Amino acid sequence: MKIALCILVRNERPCLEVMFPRIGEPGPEAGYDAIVAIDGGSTDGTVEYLRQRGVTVFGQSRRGRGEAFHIAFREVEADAYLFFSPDGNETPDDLPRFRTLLANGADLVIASRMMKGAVNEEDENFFKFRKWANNAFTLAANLGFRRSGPYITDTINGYRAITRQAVEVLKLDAVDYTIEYQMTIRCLKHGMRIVEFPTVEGPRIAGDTGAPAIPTGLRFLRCLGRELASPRRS
Ligand SMILES: Nc1nc2c(ncn2[C@@H]2O[C@H](COP(=O)(O)OP(=O)(O)OP(=O)(O)O)[C@@H](O)[C@H]2O)c(=O)[nH]1
Ligand SMILES: [Mg+2]
Repeated sequence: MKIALCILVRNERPCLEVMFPRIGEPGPEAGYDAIVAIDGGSTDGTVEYLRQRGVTVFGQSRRGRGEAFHIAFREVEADAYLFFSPDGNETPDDLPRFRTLLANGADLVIASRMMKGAVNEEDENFFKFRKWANNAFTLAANLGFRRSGPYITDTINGYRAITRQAVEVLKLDAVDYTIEYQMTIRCLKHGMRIVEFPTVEGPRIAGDTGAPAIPTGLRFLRCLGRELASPRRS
C-alpha cells in the first residue's frame, strides 16, 4: 500500500524548522512512502524550505484547507493519504501508526485528541471552549449519522489518513476547515470503517491560527446542516 504524506502549510516556516526534521525519511518504518506538500499561498519562505529538502510542493489557486485536500487527491497518486500539519499540534511520533491500521482494513484513521489516553491542547485550561465545541459537533455527527461501529470521539481532527477508495466514494466538496468534519460524516453515512487511536496534541509552535473560533464554528454548523439535509449516501 503506497501512503502519501501530505503536509499542509500556509506560512509555517518557523514551525517547519522544528517539525520537518522530526518527520524522518519515507519507508516502511516511517509509515509513509512519499512526501508532498500543499501550500496555501505562503510568503514566509515555507515553500523554499520544503523544496530545498526535495519535497514536491503543490500551490493552490484558491485558498482553503479543504482546497488543499482536493489538490492532494487530484495530483498525488497513492493508495492512501496521510495528512499532517506541521504547526506543532500533531506529533510525528504517531506517523507509523497509520499504516498498520490502514493495512488492517480501515477506510479512515483518525488520531483522536478526545479518547481515553489522549491529550487535548486545552486539557490544562479550566475553560475548554474549543474542546467543548469540538465535542458538541462530534456528538451531533454520531447521533445524526452513525449506523454501526464505535462512537467516534474526534470527528474533526486533521491528523488523519484516508484510502483512495474511500475518497472516490465520498465526493467531498468542502473547501475550508470543515473538510475533515464532512469527511468523517460521509464515512459514517456510508458505514465505512473508521478507526481512532489516542494522540497527544501539542501547542502551536509559532504564528497564528487561520481558523478564528466564531466564523469557523458557523461554517461547521452550516456543514452539519447540509449533511443532515442531504441523503444519507452521497
Ligand atoms: N495548504 C493549506 N494549508 C492550510 C491552509 N489553511 C491552513 N493551513 C494549514 O493547516 C494547518 C492547521 O491550520 P491552523 O490555522 O493551525 O488551524 P488550527 O490547527 O485549527 O489552529 P491552531 O490552534 O492555531 O493550531 C496548518 O499547518 C496550516 O498552515 C490553506 O489554505 N492551505
Ligand atoms: Mg493547528
